[in-house]
Amino acid sequence: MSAFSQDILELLRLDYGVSPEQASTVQIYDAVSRAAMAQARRRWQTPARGKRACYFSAEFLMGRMIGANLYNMGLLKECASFLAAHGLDMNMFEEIGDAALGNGGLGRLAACFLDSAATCGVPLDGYGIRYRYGLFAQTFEDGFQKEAPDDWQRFTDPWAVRREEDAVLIRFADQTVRAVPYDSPVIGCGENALVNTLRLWQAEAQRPFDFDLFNRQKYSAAVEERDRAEAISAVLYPNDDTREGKRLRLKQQYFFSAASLADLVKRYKAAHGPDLSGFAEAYAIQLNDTHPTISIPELLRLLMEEGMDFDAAFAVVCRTFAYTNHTIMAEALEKWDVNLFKSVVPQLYPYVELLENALEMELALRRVPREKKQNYRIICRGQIHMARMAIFATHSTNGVARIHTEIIKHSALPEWYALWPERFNNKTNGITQRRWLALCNPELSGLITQRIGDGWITDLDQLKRLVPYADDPATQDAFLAVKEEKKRQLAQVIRSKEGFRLDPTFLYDIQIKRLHEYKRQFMNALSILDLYYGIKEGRITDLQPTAFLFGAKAAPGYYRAKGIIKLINEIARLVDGDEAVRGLLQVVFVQNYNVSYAEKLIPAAEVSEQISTAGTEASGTSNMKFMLNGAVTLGTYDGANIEIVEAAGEENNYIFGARVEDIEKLRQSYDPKQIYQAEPRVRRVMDALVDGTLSDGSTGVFRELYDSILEGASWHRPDQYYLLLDLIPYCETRLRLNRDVRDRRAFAKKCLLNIANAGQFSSDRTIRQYAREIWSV
Ligand code: GLS
Repeated sequence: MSAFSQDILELLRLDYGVSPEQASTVQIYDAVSRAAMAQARRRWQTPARGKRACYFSAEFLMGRMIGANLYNMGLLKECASFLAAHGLDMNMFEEIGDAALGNGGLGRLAACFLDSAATCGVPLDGYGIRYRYGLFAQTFEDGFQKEAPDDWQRFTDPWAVRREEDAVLIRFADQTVRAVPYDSPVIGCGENALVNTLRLWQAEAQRPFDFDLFNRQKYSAAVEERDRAEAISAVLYPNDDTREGKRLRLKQQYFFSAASLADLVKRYKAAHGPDLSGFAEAYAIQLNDTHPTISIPELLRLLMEEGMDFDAAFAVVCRTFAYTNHTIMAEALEKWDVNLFKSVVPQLYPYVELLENALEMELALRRVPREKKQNYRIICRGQIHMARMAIFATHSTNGVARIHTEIIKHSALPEWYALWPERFNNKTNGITQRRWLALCNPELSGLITQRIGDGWITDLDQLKRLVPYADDPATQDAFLAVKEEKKRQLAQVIRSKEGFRLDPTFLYDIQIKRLHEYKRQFMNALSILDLYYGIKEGRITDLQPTAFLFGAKAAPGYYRAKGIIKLINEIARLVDGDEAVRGLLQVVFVQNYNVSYAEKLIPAAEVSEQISTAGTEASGTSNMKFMLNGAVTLGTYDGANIEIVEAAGEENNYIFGARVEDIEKLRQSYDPKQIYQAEPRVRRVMDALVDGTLSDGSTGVFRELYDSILEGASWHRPDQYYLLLDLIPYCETRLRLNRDVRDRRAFAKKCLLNIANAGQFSSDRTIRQYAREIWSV
């Protein structure tokens, strides 16, 4: 028996007093993980030499860690045979919940980057928050979203080690708390692999309780300090692409930024002595969006309190930090109220003012006219503009897809680009092929490896060698057989999780991502209604039966997003209850969409829905995952979709709708009512919201959705995301796709060409670009 298997047995016996046959799933999970940890720890020490990069991020959406870690360590097969020997199998770990310490693409990107950096030999450590509760668990009641706390730690946390010795104190105006780090090894795959570190900070009280109060039987007062401290890392804010200007949120940001910087300064001094002037040569820090931007005044403070003057300290700050922008949605650009800021971290405000003064001097030097200065001010009208601070006090600002970077430069932040063009650069996002192909789709991985070898696992460009096979009927058939198998597997999952019978012979058309108006799940819903009426009215006669699948969480306070979930669930009910369409359409909205669910949905997809309004989705990353698993993209000219179809061929994908330029021209004159009146199909599906066809349980939310399109609201124009503009082109493109899939082999060819051209969307490529072009590591 191998050492690994022996370790598992021993851990089960010593810690739980059970044999594998007697053990619960959580016990087996814990023992297997810790046995693997024991091996990882041998390779896991931070080398004292060489520059390191640090990824500061409020979110790390790791998903389930056991599969990926065992895979990268080469222990997956051994684990499977160990389990098999005891009548168990790897599927048992499906019960283990995800570590959902992130909202969506931004947090998942951080997780993919960690995997890629460790695999590519890039020394990159993640720094973030160990939230007690991750993103809420979602269920549907009568079609409405219900939220419940995500208690992920109930499955134990065997992949993390508490490092008491590295705890630091973090000071706020009204409390001082301990930040205690929990470290997880980030285990790379293959020959160049490193074991890097993900360090997540947990907030704790300096004293667990007040003994005097306790003795006086004032129990709740005795633990008040503890509760207030723990509140800081208690829960992840559930907003994606929007920001909440709340006090606790600012505390979270300062908490992990200050703890991480204290940690780095301590390490730096241990290695290089007290003079911090070489800090930027030892550490490169990437700010994942503006959430950790408060690190800028904090590092300035640390350096100046050590005796550096402003100019020297500012130079170190600029050379240390780089900033990634992940969205240009106005409501997402973080601004902090000056008074709030001062009441939380008063010690930092003078440093914000120093930054503002330095900016003022730069603007004067560069002769920026007075009336233009407003667009630059970090402190402006009682607010601190974090994106401005991040651009001013770093050496690099990057967008996450080509179009997004162009929009930043030329329309979102043109005044900044005009002054510092050399700072702006693009780093198109990527995804790790280890999780998003090798692990989640062993069937397709096997087929690919059988054709071109397994080099793609650490070098995704090798997929190019599949191009000749796209025309090969045997490969096409093999691909179709794999797809069918993945659809069958997904149907089983959905049967057990949702109690819904999905027909595996249907075409699987999938939209999974956070629920947001700009992502236009609503337009997808309207298009399904158009199909529904098209079939009922005899306009559509030859539809290839299609299942429309959705997965999405709505921020709990986002009323319309929740209305859209209810709407889609009502459409599902309508379709399911109608004999005339049941054999042609299915609609299912899965509950609690998360990383693990994505790993089931994506391999089964034939159509990838990427339909955001042009210019709104910075990049998207599920688009890349679908492509890699052989789905065609039905999408707009937005985010990374553009680069995807450029790589895989527009003829192998389905692009429709207005482009950024079209929308810009149209903006002033756009009138959705005109479309509504002129186009009966549009009128038909819109009216279904308010004519009694669909019921919102008398909440009025469908009327609100209807009005948001046709009337607008005090804060926005009617149909601000141009659903009606793109609706008919979308429906027609969908029908064209639907006709095309009938020729199975021709469709398989398109899918294979998408796979073959997915190489550039590996996060291995992205991370190498960051390492070379931004971090110099
Ligand atoms: C996001 C963008 O909305 C996505 O388009 C992008 O792919 C992702 C990672 O760069 O970042 N920004 C955000 O606030 N949440 C996201 O998912």
